Amino acid sequence: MNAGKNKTYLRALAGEAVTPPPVWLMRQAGRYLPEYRELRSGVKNFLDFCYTPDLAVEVTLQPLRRYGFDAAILFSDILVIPDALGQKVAFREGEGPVLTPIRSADDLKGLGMDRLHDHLAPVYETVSRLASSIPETTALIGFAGAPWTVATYMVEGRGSKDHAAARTWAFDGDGFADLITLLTDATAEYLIRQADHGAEALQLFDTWAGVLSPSQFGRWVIEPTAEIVARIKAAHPDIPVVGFPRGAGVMYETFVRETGVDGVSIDNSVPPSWAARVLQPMCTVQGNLDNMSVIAGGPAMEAEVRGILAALSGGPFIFNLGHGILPETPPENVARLVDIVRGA
Ligand code: 1CP
Repeated sequence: MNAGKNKTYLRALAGEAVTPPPVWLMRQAGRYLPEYRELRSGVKNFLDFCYTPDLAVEVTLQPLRRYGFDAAILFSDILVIPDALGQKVAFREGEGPVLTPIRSADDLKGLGMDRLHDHLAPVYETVSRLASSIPETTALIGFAGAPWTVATYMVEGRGSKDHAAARTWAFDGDGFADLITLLTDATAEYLIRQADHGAEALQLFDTWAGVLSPSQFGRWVIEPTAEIVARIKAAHPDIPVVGFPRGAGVMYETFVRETGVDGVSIDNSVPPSWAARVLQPMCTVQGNLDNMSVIAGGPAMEAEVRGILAALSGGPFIFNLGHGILPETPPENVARLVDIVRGA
């Protein structure tokens, strides 16, 4: 892996304690950056924005130019998978995603993988172009939503707080396991293609993993993730995979042990000292600054950053947030954050 030698993010994922640790931020491209808002204002439909390689490449590069992050993440969204499977997906201004809900085995009949790769070809093109245009010390991360989290949007038909329809169907419903199997197949294929096109690491975002009971967490988070990791490794044995089962609590340990991930991204409810003791001996830990502290900035943010660095820098570690950066974040606070991580 000579390509990985000068990429601190890949060295950390290979198990090395790198000093200073690599840093990137979830959702590092996006609305907190004026240059993103400017490009985004020219395109009505958010999915069209994701499916236009010129634009997706440019907005992926924007945060690298400002902050020199150690990793770039493909600009796309987790909801391109339902869209590619044939579900109607729209993003409404100020409202977020709106999908025609899938609530029964019958509703599943309209979905299928036959057009998956044709539909996602522009994303693969974006990955290829990024692989040849990012700085040589920057790693390229591909990603997808994990099946459970993508299913919550497909079943609810929108973002939701309690995910009642998905959680209920998951307990008693005919067809829910088929939906997860379809998503597991599509997600594994999608990520393998991203690796084929030059992604150097893959992250699975399971934003809503934390709403499940332990038995359901095993079935809908751990099992599909383990299956996806196994399939990726069969096709690309050396590519590292990072899981982000947000809100998993004490289940983070089981998640790491049973899925085969190379890295785990932890949310800001996890004590860094616990992660250092329990998770770091098993895999690389990524996280976990509270995204609100970056809105606040100043000494409070600095104290949080230093606490996380002190706890986790002794083992394989990637500095990140506990969840995506928020649109209200002052860009100068991000610059300060990166300086602190790098020792300024
Ligand atoms: O109008 C706009 O500009 C849309 C805002 C936006 C952006 C910038 C959305 C809509 N998606 C994205 C990009 C995006 N989404 C990335 C890009 C790469 C990066 O810079 O990191 C990534 C990795 C995602 C992943 C994503 N989308 C997640 C998982 C991670 C997380 O933050 O929890 C989820 C849950 C989504 C769904 C989604 N997409 C967009 C919105 C507003 C939402 C959330 C809907 C809700 O409230 O539930």
